[in-house]
Amino acid sequence: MADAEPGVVPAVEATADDIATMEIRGAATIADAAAAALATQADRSGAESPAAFRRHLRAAARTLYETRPTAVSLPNALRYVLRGMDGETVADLRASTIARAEAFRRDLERAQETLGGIGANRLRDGDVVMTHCHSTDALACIDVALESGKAIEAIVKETRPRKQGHITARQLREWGVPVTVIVDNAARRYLDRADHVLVGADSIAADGSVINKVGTSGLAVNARERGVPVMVAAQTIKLHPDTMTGHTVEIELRDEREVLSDEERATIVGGGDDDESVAADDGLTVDNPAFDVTPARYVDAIVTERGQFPPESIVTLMRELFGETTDEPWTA
Ligand code: RUB
Repeated sequence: MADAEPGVVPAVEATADDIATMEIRGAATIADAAAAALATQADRSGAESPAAFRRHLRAAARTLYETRPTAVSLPNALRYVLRGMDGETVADLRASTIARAEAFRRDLERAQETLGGIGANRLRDGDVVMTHCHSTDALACIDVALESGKAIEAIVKETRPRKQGHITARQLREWGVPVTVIVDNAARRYLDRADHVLVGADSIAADGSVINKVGTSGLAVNARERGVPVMVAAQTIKLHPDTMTGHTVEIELRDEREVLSDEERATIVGGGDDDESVAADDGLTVDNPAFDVTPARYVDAIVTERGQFPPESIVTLMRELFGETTDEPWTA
């Protein structure tokens, strides 16, 4: 765990740690946990002056912000809650921050339900859906389709290196959906059986490109070649306002041990625990990008709680919801 900033309560540090280590993961779940953590900070803050309270809240937001860089739902959640911090006394600041965080969490849940209804309209009775990673927004579409009596089958990509496909498969089996789990490399072969590719998003850029779990872009290109439509289920909290002013989305690079353990590395470069030469420079590089970018032209529809959009038109919604202001209130 990183050194704590003054005034940040341990529960916030624990949440930050859980996000960094992916105990808490997935863009919507991260946003929800971050808002809950700010409410906890407000509730437990020992600040004795309004200025100290505000300072500690900003420090808590910074601690959470620095955990994972790609999912924009995290800064969007922090910005939303901090903007609601209002009052002249510590008590008022506390109450307004907690109320704002609770409102955020309620809206998040409602948005996912609404989005699920819209996405479900694209699914027909008997359809086969191919998934990548684990997205609660994508699953919400299947959930509503099932509730309305449609039979859905799923082809679930395992999703190396963390195998979040297993979480998707478990959820779908709980709902009684017939599931076929495949390794990522089998996706193109199985696209012949799929009626839709259905994925979530960590961020959506102003040009309609979709940033999601690494492997999404290859899947989308293959799906286009096979004529299988690609649907992205993403609440508007996934829209990345900075991209309206030319910023790019940072792709998180994670620990190489998620790809290759120390033991596996040793089998490639030789040596063992007691071989000092392996540790230093063994000439083997392992890259582990967690996300990739799918250009808008490979995406058929972005489904949000505000309706379904062709990716190229998403910037209109982005401007409407976020304006041009993308300040970072936690840096003050
Ligand atoms: C998760 C991932 C998910 C999006 C959307 O990556 O790429 O598709 O976050 O999820 P990781 P949701 O496992 O690295 O966090 O729809 O639940 O917000």
